[in-house]
Amino acid sequence: MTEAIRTTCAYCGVGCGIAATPLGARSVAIRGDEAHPANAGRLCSKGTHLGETVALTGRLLHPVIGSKRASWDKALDLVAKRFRETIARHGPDSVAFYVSGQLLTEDYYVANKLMKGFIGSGNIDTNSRLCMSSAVAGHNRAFGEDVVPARYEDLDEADLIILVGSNTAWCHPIVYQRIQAARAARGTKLVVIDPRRTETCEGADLHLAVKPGTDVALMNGLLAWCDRHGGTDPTFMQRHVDMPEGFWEHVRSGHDLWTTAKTCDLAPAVLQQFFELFAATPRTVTLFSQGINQSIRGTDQVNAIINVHLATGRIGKAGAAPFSITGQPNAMGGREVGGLASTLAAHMDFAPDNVARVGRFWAAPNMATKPGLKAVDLFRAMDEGRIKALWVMATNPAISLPDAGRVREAMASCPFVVVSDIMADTDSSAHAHVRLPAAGWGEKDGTVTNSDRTVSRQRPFLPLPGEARPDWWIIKEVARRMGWRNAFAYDRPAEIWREHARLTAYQNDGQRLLNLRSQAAMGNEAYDAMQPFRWGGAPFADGRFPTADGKARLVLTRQMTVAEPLKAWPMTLNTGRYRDQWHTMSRTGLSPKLARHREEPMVEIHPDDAAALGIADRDLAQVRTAQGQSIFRVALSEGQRRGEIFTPIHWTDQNASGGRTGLLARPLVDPHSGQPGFKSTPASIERVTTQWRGFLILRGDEPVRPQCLWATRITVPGGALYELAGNGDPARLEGLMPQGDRVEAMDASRGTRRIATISEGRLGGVMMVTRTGLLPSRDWLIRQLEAEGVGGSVLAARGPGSQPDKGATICVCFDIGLNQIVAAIREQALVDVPAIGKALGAGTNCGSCRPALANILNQATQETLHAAE
Ligand SMILES: Nc1nc2c(c(=O)[nH]1)N[C@H]1C(S)=C(S)[C@@H](COP(=O)(O)OP(=O)(O)OC[C@H]3O[C@@H](n4cnc5c(=O)[nH]c(N)nc54)[C@H](O)[C@@H]3O)O[C@H]1N2
Ligand SMILES: Nc1nc2c(c(=O)[nH]1)N[C@H]1C(S)=C(S)[C@@H](COP(=O)(O)OP(=O)(O)OC[C@H]3O[C@@H](n4cnc5c(=O)[nH]c(N)nc54)[C@H](O)[C@@H]3O)O[C@H]1N2
Ligand code: SF4
Ligand SMILES: [Mo]
Repeated sequence: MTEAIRTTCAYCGVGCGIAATPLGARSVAIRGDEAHPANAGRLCSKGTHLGETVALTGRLLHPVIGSKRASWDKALDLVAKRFRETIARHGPDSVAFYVSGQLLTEDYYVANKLMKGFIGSGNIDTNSRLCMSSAVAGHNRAFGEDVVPARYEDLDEADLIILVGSNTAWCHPIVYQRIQAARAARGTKLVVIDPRRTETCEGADLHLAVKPGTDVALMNGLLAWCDRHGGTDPTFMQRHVDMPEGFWEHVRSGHDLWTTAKTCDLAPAVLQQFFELFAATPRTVTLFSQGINQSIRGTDQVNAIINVHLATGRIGKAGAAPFSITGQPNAMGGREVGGLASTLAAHMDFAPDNVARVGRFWAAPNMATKPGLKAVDLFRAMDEGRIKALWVMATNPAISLPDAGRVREAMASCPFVVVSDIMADTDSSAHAHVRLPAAGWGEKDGTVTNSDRTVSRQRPFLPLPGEARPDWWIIKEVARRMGWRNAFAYDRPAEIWREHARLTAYQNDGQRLLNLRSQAAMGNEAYDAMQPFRWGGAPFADGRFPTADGKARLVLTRQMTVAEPLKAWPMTLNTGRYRDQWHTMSRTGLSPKLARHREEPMVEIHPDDAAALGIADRDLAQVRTAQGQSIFRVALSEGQRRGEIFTPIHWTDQNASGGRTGLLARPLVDPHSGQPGFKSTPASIERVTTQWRGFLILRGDEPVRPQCLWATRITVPGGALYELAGNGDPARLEGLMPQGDRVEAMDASRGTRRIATISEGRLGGVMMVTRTGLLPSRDWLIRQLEAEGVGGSVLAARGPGSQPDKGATICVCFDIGLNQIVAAIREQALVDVPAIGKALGAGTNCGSCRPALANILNQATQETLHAAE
């Protein structure tokens, strides 16, 4: 048997280790790496199903110029020539790179070096601007350097864990499982601060459904409480913390319990419970992510959290830290190389001596001397014609930036756009003049840094498909063709790693904590064998911070007024993630198992708001903002606050006609970090009616684009399922049906039409639409794609003795649906999550669905109780 190759998960910043065993061409068995410190063998639903995403479906396998296949030589020459010419004519600031926390550190290093040292502009920004930049700015303000002062072990050692603006159960599931393990082992308390009641809140000791945008008030209120009740640490502050004038006067006025409760729209008693719990628990870790970062006051929110930890001495000690958990697999590596437009390299900024130092190290001919344009400004500058050549790598700005409609226009108007991606068709590559095929996960080779500063190897276990090449190779080839042959003469990632490590250590006598000196002379074999290691150890344990005087800084943060809703925009749109999809779905979308958790993009709304607007569950509704509009499936949710709606970020032009959250979000940014406030856009919502509804199941992976009001696509075993709705005659969609023998059935009274095509006993496709009737369950029909001897009876849409509809998939590992779980709870009187596991298997593999199971159990029990009353 082939030996397992140890690598790191492709997705989130938890950075789980994976043991991958290749099974043949484009096939691999995945399990968690027991030896990896981030996960000790555990994987969530996304990591577990990575094997379903390595097929070549939809991959870009050769360079493309315009719409024509081209050789690498031609494509690279063209990119180099157009960048060179643009720089010659319009100066270095007329070009830009827009890169990603999904690049490896080595890729990132080369891109940053090319732009900031050789092209001579700061115009390289990254999707981390949308993700981490408020945390970066907050760390810099408080600590003098972008250092995350926590380790995962702190979660095992804490007595209280606070999750602020983080849907950890869905977005960092292995961290969430670690928290649950600590709760079971030592009774660690859990508090969740999130306007929505997410699955993360399931079983938490407290959930504070805070009014969005009021986290500064909440943290200042907590600090005022600690101050008043002797909960601060004056000795620690005196020795290790510097504070601005008037800091305590500010905290002490207007931050009493009652005022705070009012500002945050929380019950004073609940808030007091939280404050008391915090004040009584020195070992507290506060984790935060996008509910904090993605705000027009994100940096202040970050500092308000850090302030509390600094003033109470909850930092630099076991089980006590503010902890920014990162989104992407290499968000941290990107920060380490300096890939943000606002940083230079290796945790250095654009101070003149840093510019001189890095310039010397690189022997750079054209050092950038000032920060470049941040993502939102960058695309605005493009819209205004100031950016004339753009290279996008490993990100999809045409959907993930705010006001994405305008971003698309900007890209369409840009004279030269290059997109490096693993997929052939993305919303961004639609605007590319040149598309370059990158190596993907399982093929690429390098390092990533996770949320707690642990560096791990990503190792290849699949051959490069077609003509795909690693990103570092593509960038250095362009650099060489632009004329910098020696500075970019890399042959392998290990060389780049050593150079990056040397730069972090270069003239660094302790001013910068990021120092990879021990890595700088590493041989190629040692690089290949590299074990996960954490840089920076347990930072600030000695109370010294990387500022000039060695002290941390408290930052005076003021709660800004949260604007009241306007008449035209009575709702506030909050946006975020689903458990089983990753961003724009270019990879998770290939997995039939992951697809079933949430099959369509939904707008979640409180039942009372929906009732007032005449909207019912499962309706379609149009969400509008000043930026744009898009249609979503409605899901009523008691977990939403009144006046707030929530939509997911995952759906794109490639798989749906609606659900386009990126078009809706407003492009306002935090003044310090430039991070967009994705979590609150003024919006309105309105019911959309259609004359018919239906679905289409097609064999094969070639996507089609049904022309109707609502069409969404998911991958199913052997093909795809499209949900449809529209007006007019649905018969025009029948052209999408494949060739084969056609069978049809009609029920004129309900306007129901069922057709299927069959070739040699195999189902080619089936379409069912209705005007007033019900539609059958899709499950059985989907299974017929893999059946033989299929005949006309397929139109009955159920086989002999076929199972009732299992409902929305909850446990993707064992393919168990909501209806099955509810039935088992009722029939077998199941009382806890392990009992459900015993009865059905659900929740016993990756564990990602355990919070959902707890929630279903709760509801089912309550309903039974009500029924008994
Ligand atoms: N399944 C899955 N996991 C992922 C990803 C994915 O696409 N899918 N992406 C990864 C990436 S890049 C990132 S950045 C992370 C993001 O991980 P998270 O930050 O956990 O995810 P989000 O869903 O964006 O938002 C988190 C929560 O912030 C809340 N929130 C909104 N406004 C406020 C507010 O004013 N105050 C407070 N306290 N909370 C608020 C939202 O209601 C939401 O539940 O996830 C990573 N992990
Ligand atoms: N409204 C709203 N918008 C948001 C957010 C939100 O919460 N709300 N969150 C924001 C956040 S935190 C993030 S991180 C962004 C994420 O948004 P994006 O970065 O735009 O999303 P991805 O789908 O991850 O894009 C990665 C692209 O890189 C490709 N790719 C994968 N691996 C490789 C590789 O090795 N090399 C190359 N060259 N390409 C590769 C993939 O196919 C995909 O097209 O979205 C942001 N946008
Ligand atoms: S928590 Fe899940 S998605 Fe994140 S790294 Fe681990 S397995 Fe991958
Ligand atoms: Mo992110």
